[in-house]
Amino acid sequence: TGFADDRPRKQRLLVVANRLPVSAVREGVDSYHLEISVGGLVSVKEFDTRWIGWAGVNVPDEVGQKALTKALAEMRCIPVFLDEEIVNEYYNGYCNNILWPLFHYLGLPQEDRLATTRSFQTQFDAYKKANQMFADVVNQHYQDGDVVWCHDYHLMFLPRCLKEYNDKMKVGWFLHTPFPSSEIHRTLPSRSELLRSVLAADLVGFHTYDYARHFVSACTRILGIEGTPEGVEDQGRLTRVAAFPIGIDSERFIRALALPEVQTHMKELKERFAGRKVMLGVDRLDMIKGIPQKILAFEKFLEENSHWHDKVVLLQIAVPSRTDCPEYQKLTSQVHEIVGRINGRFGTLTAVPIHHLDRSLDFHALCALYAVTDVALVTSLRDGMNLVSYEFVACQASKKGVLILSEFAGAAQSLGAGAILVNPWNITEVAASIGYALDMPADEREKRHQFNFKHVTTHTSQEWAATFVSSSSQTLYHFATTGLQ
Ligand code: ADQ
Repeated sequence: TGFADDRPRKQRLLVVANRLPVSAVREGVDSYHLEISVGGLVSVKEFDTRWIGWAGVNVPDEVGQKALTKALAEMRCIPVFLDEEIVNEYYNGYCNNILWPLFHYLGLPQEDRLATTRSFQTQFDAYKKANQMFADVVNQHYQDGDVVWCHDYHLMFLPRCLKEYNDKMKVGWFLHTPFPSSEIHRTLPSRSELLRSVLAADLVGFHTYDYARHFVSACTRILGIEGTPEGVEDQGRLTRVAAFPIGIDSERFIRALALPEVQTHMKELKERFAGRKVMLGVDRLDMIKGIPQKILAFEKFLEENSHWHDKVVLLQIAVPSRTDCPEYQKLTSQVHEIVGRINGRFGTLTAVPIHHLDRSLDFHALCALYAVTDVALVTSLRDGMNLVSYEFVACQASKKGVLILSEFAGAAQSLGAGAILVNPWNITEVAASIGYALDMPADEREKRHQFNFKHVTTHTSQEWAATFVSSSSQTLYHFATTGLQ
């Protein structure tokens, strides 16, 4: 009779990220509307998961905080309350104005960005304070045996805060951006303190082997700590460092393509662009995505290939992000200006070569767009992985379109054999690749697609999470290899 009780309990997992996978909008004094973010809740069946993070809303009063905590609890989410000043100095300041550009090789603030940076130290203090607030919430909810999985550059100080609370906590930290060369990391005023804090974790993970190697060499050159085959060892304490390339829930995309709503979208798009090849770019509007470079390469292609003029269209979907930041506003105007110029040069009364949208698309529209595309263009100047390239491949089972992919996206290491790899700074090379992709014979497209499709459908987000968590705890079974899904 005791069978159900004797079954091993699921491993409890606390996932900690700056943002919760749901956003809250206040509707009344004690009521909230909750929205699940796109691709947000990567839940893994093997684990009993709780999410800890900021809900993206300022809730200064206790009544509101209690109400939001209760509403989120139903979704297994636990809020960390950050006030406006902390959000400004920690999130907008240290995370987005300092660490994000630095990790993508754009350097520390200079000129315009320096003018808006009050002081590194003030922002770093706010960063540490915010990380401590996350640690307090984790500590309140932690139970013996839990695995704590910290995410991204927002929470580099968290592993140390957690271990100060409880040295036995199993702590993993994963970085979603690149980790840059140690020569770049060295320029950061708080370089050593951040590295040491991350090293408090038991396991440190990156998308690619190169990022892991950069991290280990930063520890060696900046802290004087030697790397070992497993990671980094300091005074007898080992921090394991390894690559855990993320994936997507490919089944979700494949299933969506069969839905009548998606099929209708696809039909409309095919009719709208009949007789023209469709090229696609889908990015958050961010300097790291190389959107101006991509559009300039398309212009060069049109300049050199007049026979393609009315036979190809580029659809660029750019979701606005960090819209209150002057640099991002400048980028938006720059992109609009280039698009306007090219459409003026090459458009006709009835058709334009570029359709540029400043907004995000819903999941079904996005799937339809991926499925009808002939050539996808991912030209990130740097990108931790880039999931758009994976999503495109997942939706191309019938069309077998071509992926042009930046060699500076982490995805180049996994989809490199199937994609056409380019240096996004080399406009001439990208323009030539567009021509090559548009003319590619069916058998070559098929071969390239099969390679990438196999990768995308076997290296999924579920497998990624299960592998990372089981390595963090080490006492777990190896789900990925024994197939206990
Ligand atoms: P991002 O920089 O946001 O992620 P990416 O990996 O491409 O970049 O993921 C973007 C997600 O947003 C995709 O799921 C995509 O479908 C969606 N999206 C983008 N543009 C959209 C649009 N116009 N409409 C609707 N949806 C859109 C960070 C790192 C990446 C890393 C991921 C995951 O910068 O390098 O791959 O985290 O670790």
